[in-house]
Amino acid sequence: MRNGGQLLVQSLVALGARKGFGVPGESFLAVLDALHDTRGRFDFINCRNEGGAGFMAAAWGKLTGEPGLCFVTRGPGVTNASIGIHTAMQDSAPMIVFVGQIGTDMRGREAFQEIDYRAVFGTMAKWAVEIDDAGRLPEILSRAWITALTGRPGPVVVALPEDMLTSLTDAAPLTDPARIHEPAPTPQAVGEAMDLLAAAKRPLLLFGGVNWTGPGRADLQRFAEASDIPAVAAFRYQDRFDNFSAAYAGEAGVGMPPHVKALIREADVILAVNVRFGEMTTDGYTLLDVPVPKQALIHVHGSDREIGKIYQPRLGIHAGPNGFAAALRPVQGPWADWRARARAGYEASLHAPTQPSPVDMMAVTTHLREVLPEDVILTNGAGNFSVWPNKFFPFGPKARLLAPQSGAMGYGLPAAIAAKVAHPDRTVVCFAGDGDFQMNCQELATAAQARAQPVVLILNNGIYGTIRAHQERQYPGRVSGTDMVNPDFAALARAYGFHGERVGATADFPAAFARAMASPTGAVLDLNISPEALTPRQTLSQMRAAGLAARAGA
Ligand SMILES: Cc1ncc(C[n+]2csc(CCOP(=O)(O)OP(=O)(O)O)c2C)c(N)n1
Ligand SMILES: [Mg+2]
Repeated sequence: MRNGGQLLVQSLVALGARKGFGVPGESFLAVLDALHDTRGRFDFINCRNEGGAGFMAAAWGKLTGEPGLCFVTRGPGVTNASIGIHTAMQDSAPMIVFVGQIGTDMRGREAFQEIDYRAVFGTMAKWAVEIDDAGRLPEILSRAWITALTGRPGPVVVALPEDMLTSLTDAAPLTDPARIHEPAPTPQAVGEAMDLLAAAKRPLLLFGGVNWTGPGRADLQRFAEASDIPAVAAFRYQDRFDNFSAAYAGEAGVGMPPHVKALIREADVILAVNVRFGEMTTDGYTLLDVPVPKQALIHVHGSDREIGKIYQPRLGIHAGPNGFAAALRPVQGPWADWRARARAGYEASLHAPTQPSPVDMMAVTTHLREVLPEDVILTNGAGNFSVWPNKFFPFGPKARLLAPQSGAMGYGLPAAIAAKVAHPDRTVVCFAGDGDFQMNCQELATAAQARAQPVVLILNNGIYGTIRAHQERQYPGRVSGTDMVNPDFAALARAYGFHGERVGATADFPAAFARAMASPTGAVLDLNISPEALTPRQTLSQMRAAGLAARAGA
């Protein structure tokens, strides 16, 4: 006989779980107790806020393709973790959040910390479920694991009532994960897609999503290169294609470069593989007409909930990305110039003028391109600073980007910690804004305790820059609620056991970064960024002047 907590942990180990992130609660003591016996095989990384833990689990899912595991307590815990659930959903990242729940005998009374998890997470997560009977735990856990991973991957919330966790059962734990093949396209479907492409004047490939394999990515790249079809990444999925390939043409994301907008607008056939059509990828749903785009859309996705969600495709194919990519054969057409123009647009977009700032991020990014190893993992949350890792850093085939499609501030540091937990030997660099960093800076303690310490670059401009930019455009000259008085970030980092330094000028960056990379305890570099340098190509004053001019003209 085992209790529910033991059954859960033994089953998770059998499924392949290696790490879980969370904050303890008295509601799931039986789970914590069972984790006492799995240390070294399956470790609980205890965090300082469930918001950080939720982001770590979401990032783990995006990085590894395994469900990111998060363990939190009922009302106060899981509401903190909800930002990670929302982010995993928008990112299509596999994740399971285990919530220690009130006892079944108290349900519905608004008991201490009670939360109606189905009402709260029913629309935020891919699935929300409670396990009332320890005997059914293996069944429901197996379904949660498979639900998180298949179709369009996403987060599952599993509530664990306290009395279920302590009750005894003779149910057998799971012994292995299910082996599940992604849906494969029929030869006819692939043939129709290739016929549509062959007849195209300006074909475009759009790719995205989590569940790519190495061979799947290589197949897609070979197809694009051999066919002279330019490839564009959906928002924040540019690391799923070798950016040095002649076929790679840029990212359809926030602040979309003009050449990418033009490519999507001018394409007559778009092959969208594993893409969720979000607002950022479509420039606010303007680049493709809703519901029937002018471009002939071939939408390939493994989930029946994505094809036709917004756009009626000319051809929809229910297939996973890797099987589909493997089935593609090169298509010949007169597209060399179109492809070359797309590539030239991307290469030109990688350069920005000298920045009006003591630390010039164009110079910093250029330096990082030279010194970072090819398997580097970059992370970021939300803010104008994210333009540097997202738009000015080309990702080779081994580099990774962990950045939230949800635009959640505070994701970068927890994601970097999760990446360092997953890959202790790889270089992990977190880009953070001063606002973004302070959303989860307490997780520096988690990193120090877990010995998973990344290098953090804080682009410190003293403002919530993104919102200030919107303000100057819409309410020029009326600054409200967007300036920040910040702590001494280098001292804060040292208090948490990190190497910490203020970098005052561009010329000081290379040596400071070398010290950061050499530090065995991770590092935080506080970069002196002028608020003037708010975007790579437009200053804050220019934004205000444009806002005032627009107002005068209105
Ligand atoms: C959790 C969360 N809260 C608020 C926002 C709205 N928001 C987007 S960017 C931003 C400012 C980011 O400031 P900072 O990190 O300093 O970066 P900067 O824009 O100055 O480079 C805010 C408040 C958000 N995206 N996420
Ligand atoms: Mg800022």
